[in-house]
Amino acid sequence: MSSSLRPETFPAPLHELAAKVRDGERLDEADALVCLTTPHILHLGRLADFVRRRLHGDLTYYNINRHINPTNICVYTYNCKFCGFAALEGEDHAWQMSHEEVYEHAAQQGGDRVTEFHIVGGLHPDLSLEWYLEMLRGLKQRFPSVHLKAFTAIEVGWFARLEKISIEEVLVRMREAGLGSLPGGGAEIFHPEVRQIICDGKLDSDEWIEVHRVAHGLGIRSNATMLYGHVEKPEHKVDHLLRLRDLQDEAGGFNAFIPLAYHPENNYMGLKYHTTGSEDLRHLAASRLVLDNFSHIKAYWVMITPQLAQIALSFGANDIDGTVVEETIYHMAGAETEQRLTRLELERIVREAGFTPVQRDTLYNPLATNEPAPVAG
Ligand code: V47
Repeated sequence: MSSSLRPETFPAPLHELAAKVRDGERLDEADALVCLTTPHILHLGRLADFVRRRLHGDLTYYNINRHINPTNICVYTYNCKFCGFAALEGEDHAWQMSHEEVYEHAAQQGGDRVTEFHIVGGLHPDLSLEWYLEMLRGLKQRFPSVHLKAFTAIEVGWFARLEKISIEEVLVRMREAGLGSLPGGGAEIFHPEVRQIICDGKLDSDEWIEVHRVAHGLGIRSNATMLYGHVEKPEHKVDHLLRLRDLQDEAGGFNAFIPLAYHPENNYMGLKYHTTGSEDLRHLAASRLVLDNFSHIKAYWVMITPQLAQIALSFGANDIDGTVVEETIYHMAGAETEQRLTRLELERIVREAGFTPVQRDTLYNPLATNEPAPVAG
């Protein structure tokens, strides 16, 4: 174990935490609370960077992906108060793509060779599981080499209810139709005190966890998220992170964790504040330190800006998501970031932050890229 980290160089309240990090010891609940509350953000970042470098050196992963949102019509439109994306049928901003429109959307060129479609949407009251299976089959037929990362646990749970079949059955049918893995959305904050306020009536945390447990049991990998920066308290986030860590110990199928910063526009929450840069960096660093069994911590540039994502690479993050091309969920909630970055732009961002970019597939296998990466200047 490297001893280049010297706890005595940290502020006194972080000595014990620093010693545990140096020794590779698992952090407990009290340590996690320290991570989520300490005012010493830069020191927390140093600790997270130590772990990140121990695991990945200076490698930073990205992929070439497209987001596809087949519909934003959602039965939980008024339940999920934080969501600026969902709409009820008939509302002006509601949409539902046909299969052909999904395929056209998928074919949109961002200039790079896409390796992943990230597909999520609202819970449409009338679209059957078969409609979605047909969509997966159609995508696979047209784009056989592209990985389909599709459907949050909320959608999987919804299909199980709608069709009166088990979660396992839904996932098995999806995999037969071409599903590759599950994205991490819908987790929000697991604690019922928060869920009652921000998404009352939506799939509860036990069910979110169950969907991912079943997926992992079937060999389907997935991501996990946490939505912060609204009404939650640090204790709720400790609970959230520890539940994810427990599930990863048990089932082991998570690829990456993505802390998601709450965006306040166009929703019913009645909160007007954006998260600050330090808050965003804290959540990335805290998750790197607490989630010791997650290999990858993702700084989602769409959410925190490419500029902050560069800094995040020194606060524990080792992944910056992908090229995206067209993002809806965050932009309908007020995000003003670009909707697309090219591969070369992503590589430049990573290099200029002092890290080495690695193009990956969805499952984190490195991919060989042909073109040379751009350099500064
Ligand atoms: O579950 C919705 C969040 C999530 C807002 O798995 C909001 O690789 C902030 O999960 N402010 C969907 N957040 C996005 C998501 C995701 C993103 C990137 C990569 C991956 C992955 C997953 O977005 C939702 C919800 O937690 N969200 N509305 C809002 N107003």
